[in-house]
Amino acid sequence: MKKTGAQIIWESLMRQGVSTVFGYPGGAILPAYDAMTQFPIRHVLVRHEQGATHMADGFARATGQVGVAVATSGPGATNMVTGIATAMLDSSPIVCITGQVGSKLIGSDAFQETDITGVTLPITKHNYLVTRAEDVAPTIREAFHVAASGRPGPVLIDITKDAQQSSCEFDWEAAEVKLRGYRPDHRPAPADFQKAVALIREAKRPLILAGRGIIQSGATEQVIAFSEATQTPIAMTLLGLGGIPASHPMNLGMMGMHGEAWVNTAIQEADLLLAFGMRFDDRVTGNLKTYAVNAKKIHIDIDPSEMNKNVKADAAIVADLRDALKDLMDAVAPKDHAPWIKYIESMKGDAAVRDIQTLPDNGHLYAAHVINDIWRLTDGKAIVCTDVGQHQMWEAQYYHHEEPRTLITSGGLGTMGFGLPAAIGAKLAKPDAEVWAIVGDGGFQMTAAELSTAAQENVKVNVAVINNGYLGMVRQWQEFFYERRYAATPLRSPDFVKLAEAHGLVGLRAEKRPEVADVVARARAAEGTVLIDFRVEQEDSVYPMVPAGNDLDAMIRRPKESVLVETAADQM
Ligand SMILES: Cc1cc2nc3c(=O)[nH]c(=O)nc-3n(C[C@H](O)[C@H](O)[C@H](O)COP(=O)(O)OP(=O)(O)OC[C@H]3O[C@@H](n4cnc5c(N)ncnc54)[C@H](O)[C@@H]3O)c2cc1C
Ligand SMILES: Cc1ncc(C[n+]2csc(CCOP(=O)(O)OP(=O)(O)O)c2C)c(N)n1
Ligand SMILES: [Mg+2]
Repeated sequence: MKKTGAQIIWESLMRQGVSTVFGYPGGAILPAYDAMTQFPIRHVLVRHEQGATHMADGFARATGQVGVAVATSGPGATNMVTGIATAMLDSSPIVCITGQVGSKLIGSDAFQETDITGVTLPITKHNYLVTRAEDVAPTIREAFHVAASGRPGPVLIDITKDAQQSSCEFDWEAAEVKLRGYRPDHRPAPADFQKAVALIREAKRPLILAGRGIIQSGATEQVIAFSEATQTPIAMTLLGLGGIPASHPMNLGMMGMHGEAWVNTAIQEADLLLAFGMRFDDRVTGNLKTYAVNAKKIHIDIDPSEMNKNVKADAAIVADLRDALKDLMDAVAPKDHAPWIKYIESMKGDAAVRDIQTLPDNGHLYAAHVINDIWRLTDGKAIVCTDVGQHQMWEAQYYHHEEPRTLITSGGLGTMGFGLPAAIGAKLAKPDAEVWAIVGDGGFQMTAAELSTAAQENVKVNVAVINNGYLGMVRQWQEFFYERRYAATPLRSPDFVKLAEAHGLVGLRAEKRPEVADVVARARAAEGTVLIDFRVEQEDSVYPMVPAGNDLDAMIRRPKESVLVETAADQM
């Protein structure tokens, strides 16, 4: 049957199982929007195309399915750039569909013409320019395959207006994916596999570095089984959090710049690192020259380009993590590393770690308290989407995630403005989940207009604005490394409660510790989106901290006179 290219877009999306798209219309994508009304697809009208990409990304991270964003040509498409780069750096599968000027006008500086495939070439896993209706279905099918397979990532499809308007036969079967030269599935090389088995057998101080690949491969069970059988403790990356339950006895906590001191020390003293689906980001390694110099490294990653990129691997296993671990489990014998585990435990100190609930209330409200309270009051079961900055790090330290896909955060690009739209996307993907956006006063204002989307679309998320009156993380760097010259970091904000109310939403405020539980309970009980303005201590800093490029175990620790404890080990 003949269909227009515009109809084929929606027909193809439906066949890919898409139920929700996030977008914003305009001239070059208007034929597609006109055809959309014929299909039972939910369209979420965003307030800025960056919001659409973050929503698609939040949708993808919450489920593992491909998220879809739609925009017009020119400014619509360029507004997507930050969201696409965010998805690229964190390997998130999204498909962005943009309208393009008519094919005969390409290259003429036509109205709202931008070479968006050129612009996004380095920040997409792949992109396409489609100029004929016949190519729409095969391209969409291929784009979904590329976005979701192997190491996932964003794919952009730019479709000219005439390709949307002209008609052709629609044949889904004939549009099957035929991709020569794209082989996302890998099997480990036997030599590296045998090397890994030998290294595991010899190790006395092994440590698993657990990354986001665990979540993407669905390997939680396999990693736990491996860790328990070989008595290997686990250190987490920021993006790996939730991949292993925080409460699992082998889970030591987060590594890296704002990771736990004992985790970073353990990494430096290990004799074997098993990197499972993590990419040795510089926030994780610190100075590469002094990074875990006594440790052999086994690196398991689905992307061959990650091997030996930052850290040289003694055994490089290019494979899906879950598959590789199944094989590895069959080949390794049970081990006992009690002295090593006991040594790491001793570094933590005797008291409960980060038990800030028992600290006396000195009348000040700390972000760490707020976040720990949200964790306690939501039983640690919420999906939390964060923005970028201090609050993001405190979330990682004080909200303990038990399940994969419950922390959604921009790690690689560190995109301020990500939190609120990602939360809206996550809630639409998981309507039964409790979803919180924990955002800074700075980042929130970058995409705060999406409150209007939440209101119009009746999406319930709880927005906790950690309002410290500063671009806090930058202020912290100025405090530590620029002699407290606070250039352009003090931040004046609108009245956030009134801002929520202006959107027809509920706005609440807490300025003292005892108020936190009440506002959190009220937000949870309310039907629509609720914003809470948490007025927290202005000049608090995130500890510990490895200054950028420093040795991993050379950390700035929380001053002893501070009212908060950084970790119990501080008191030793
Ligand atoms: C302000 C700020 C501070 C930060 N501080 C820290 C910090 O203290 N500690 C920290 O850890 N991070 C920190 N980060 C985040 C950091 O920048 C990186 O984003 C993060 O460390 C990356 O984690 P990852 O390697 O696990 O995930 P990714 O970057 O997502 O990499 C995942 C890896 O898994 C692989 N993979 C995917 N699927 C599979 C599969 N099926 N099988 C096998 N492999 C697979 C991918 O190819 C990729 O190499 C910070 C970020 C910000 C913005
Ligand atoms: C789009 C963007 N611009 C600039 C930065 C640099 N940056 C990183 S953290 C930060 C401050 C964030 O302030 P806020 O949102 O108030 O969060 P806080 O650190 O105070 O918790 C800035 C400016 C960034 N990550 N993203
Ligand atoms: Mg702030």
